[in-house]
Amino acid sequence: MHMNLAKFVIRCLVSIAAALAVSGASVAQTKPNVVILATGGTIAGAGADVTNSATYQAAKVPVDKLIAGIPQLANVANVRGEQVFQVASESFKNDNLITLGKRISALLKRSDVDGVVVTHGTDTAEETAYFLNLVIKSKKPIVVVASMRPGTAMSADGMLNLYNAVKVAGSKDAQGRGVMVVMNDEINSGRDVTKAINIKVEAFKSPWGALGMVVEGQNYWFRRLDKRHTVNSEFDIDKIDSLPLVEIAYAGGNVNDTAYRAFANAGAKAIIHAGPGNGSVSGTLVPVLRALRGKGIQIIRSSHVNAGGFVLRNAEQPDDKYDWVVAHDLNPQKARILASVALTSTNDSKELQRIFMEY
Ligand code: DAS
Repeated sequence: MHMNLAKFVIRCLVSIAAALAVSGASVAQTKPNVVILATGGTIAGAGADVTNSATYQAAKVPVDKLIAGIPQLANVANVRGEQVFQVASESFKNDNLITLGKRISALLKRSDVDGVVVTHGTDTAEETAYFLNLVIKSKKPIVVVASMRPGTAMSADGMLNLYNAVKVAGSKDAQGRGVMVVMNDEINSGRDVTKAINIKVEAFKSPWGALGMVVEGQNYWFRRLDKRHTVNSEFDIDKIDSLPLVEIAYAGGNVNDTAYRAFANAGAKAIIHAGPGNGSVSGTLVPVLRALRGKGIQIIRSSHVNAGGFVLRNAEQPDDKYDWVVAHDLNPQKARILASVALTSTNDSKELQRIFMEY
């Protein structure tokens, strides 16, 4: 009798297990561990009144208060915060990038950290995200998040942006996609994205499109970044302790050589020529840039057109003859980041051009 009962019980357990498997009943998932590194910006800003969506002070609210303001974060991840800086991002220096990068690298090496979120100002979020994309050797998600309105304003965007950022940073399907910028429900690549509009919530755009969207805690992916990044990058933050001086000279009509000469005298190792159109160079400027190149300064042609530049080598300028570099589709501020990182490993213009085409 006992043996028959035992067989019956086992058969019942097997049937229950099979039913659960078929029903797709998920085994209780353990929540991911996400660290929020706060640096300042509007997402930590505070205004005098709920009607102040554009008049406020950035970099005021501490990270623990940001986290406490969104209790729903606990539903998607085990979250803890670190206040790395408390600055408006237009004040970021290269040293801030190095410090932040090294902290992220150390955290992502830990088995009890599944992803990192960086709260950041919108002004240079694209630069920080691209820098991290170049130098952090990890597949774990790194998400830079900002906001266009302070948390004290009506229809503030920071809470949902931060909730979405934590969700993406804790997602297994976000691994290996490079550094991302999550804002306004979109997931953009840190390499491509730029702050295209400075007075709208839908501020960040990628000329080649977003990687995906995150809606009500669900990620929807449409593409992957083709350029080298993170674990496939030849650059490593753990081997970089400083960045060389690279400056940007903005050129329109009636341009003269004052800025270029001043940058050279200040010790710039490369000058990003932020030109109109195809990174065009005024006839009066060509001899000046050739002379500066002759003194060993790298000349990198970029375009300041709004919706996405694309500087073609040897098209309107004989770059081979002048030994200049073209920034490809990188805007001037991203070209400065890549040149700064690349110059930590080479000062060969042909190597620099390879790097600009691959990253
Ligand atoms: N000054 C801006 C910055 O810190 C504020 C913001 O938009 O985040 O980048």
